Amino acid sequence: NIHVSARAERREPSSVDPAFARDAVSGLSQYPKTISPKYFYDKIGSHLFERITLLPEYYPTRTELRILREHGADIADSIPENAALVEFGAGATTKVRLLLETCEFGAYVPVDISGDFLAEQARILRADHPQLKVHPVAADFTTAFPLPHEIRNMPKVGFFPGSTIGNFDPADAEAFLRNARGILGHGAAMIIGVDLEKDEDTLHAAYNDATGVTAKFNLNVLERMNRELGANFDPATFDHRALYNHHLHRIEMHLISRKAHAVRMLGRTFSFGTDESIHTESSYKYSIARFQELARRAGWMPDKVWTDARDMFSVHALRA
Ligand code: AVI
Repeated sequence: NIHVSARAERREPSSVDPAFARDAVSGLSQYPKTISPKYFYDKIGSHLFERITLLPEYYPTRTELRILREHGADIADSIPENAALVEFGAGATTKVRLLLETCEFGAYVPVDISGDFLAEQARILRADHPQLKVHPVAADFTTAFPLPHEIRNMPKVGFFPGSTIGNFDPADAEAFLRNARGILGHGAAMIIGVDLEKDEDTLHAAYNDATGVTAKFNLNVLERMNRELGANFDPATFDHRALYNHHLHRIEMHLISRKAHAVRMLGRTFSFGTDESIHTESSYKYSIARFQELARRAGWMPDKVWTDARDMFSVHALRA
């Protein structure tokens, strides 16, 4: 009986990531309920995020790419020659390729928790830049990981595009920058993309796209708990909600339970009230001055900053 075996399988998923299990149980046991946005990015979620970056309403990715393209020469001027470029969280190779067009790097060090993804990215990049030395590091970039010894004598440039820093709460953002400063060391630079505060309509549209890709991306975390943790969420019972919290300068993404009900996961029961939320993501928006203050508190000196003509997005150069 297919139906029964599918249910049996759901109760006992073959391989459970213990960190995901622990975080999901503790996040859903809290009030308000939360899940870390890092769990959006399984294979399906990463694919949905790629689709988000192409949406007409989602301005950050294309605006940052335009800034990197237009100011490539100026960016090259603000970083040391033949430096090792250390990218925190290796996404698609599009952005680093833009830097490679205008800057000479002694080596490229993509750092990502997913070893498979890194190997693939290194392979693609080596094919187009055979002279570039690529030293992938499989590590959680929010921790103090060692850099490869091959780059020990090169000046270091950190690269953290995409406003991923916006998904950290301010204390975590500061801790990340301080840790990066420690890893990259004396004389280092950092190139970092930061989304800017702007009118609420533009922000609202970017996280509530007309075709519902962002809603799918948000709801995928429930399906991921079903697939990997044997939960029995019915995604149709939840609504995607994204709103701008002016006071905290952040977009908040929530999944809202339309009715009172209970969900089973890992031998526990989680109760939801009508309209109860799971807070799944915050995406902080900064003014240039507020980001520079954060960087200063973390031990960096703000250097140049580039924006687009409409001040939608910023790319900062920091010096250690
Ligand atoms: C990856 N990160 C910077 C995105 C953001 O805009 O905060 C994730 C995202 N969430 C909804 N849409 C995109």
